[in-house]
Amino acid sequence: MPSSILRTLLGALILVLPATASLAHTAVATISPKSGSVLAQSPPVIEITFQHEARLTSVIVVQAGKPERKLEFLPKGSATVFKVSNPNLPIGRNDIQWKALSKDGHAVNGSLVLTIEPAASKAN
Ligand SMILES: [Cu+2]
Repeated sequence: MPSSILRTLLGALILVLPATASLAHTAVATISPKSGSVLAQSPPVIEITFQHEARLTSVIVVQAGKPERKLEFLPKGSATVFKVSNPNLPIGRNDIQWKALSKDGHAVNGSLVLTIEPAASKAN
């Protein structure tokens, strides 16, 4: 007869135990070029570096008045550094929005703004 009480108590105890997050929720460590950069031409590569391993799930570019465009990136699996080669950013303000999945299963996202302004090079 005490075994059923024990089971009930154990069940309650398991419910009370806090769910501890053992895996790190990641964040972006660095993005290159830096958000806010004004460039004379589209960069050859955009590099997104995370603090912990994550899986980049999407990168899109949004320009005012234009449909959003998906950018290809590598690698497709888990990594800390992802590269978007030849993003072909058009002249003007480019809002680049990325989404990723942390190892702990949490979605993380962010954005950066890169402005392409051919006249920027003439200032030098
Ligand atoms: Cu998390």
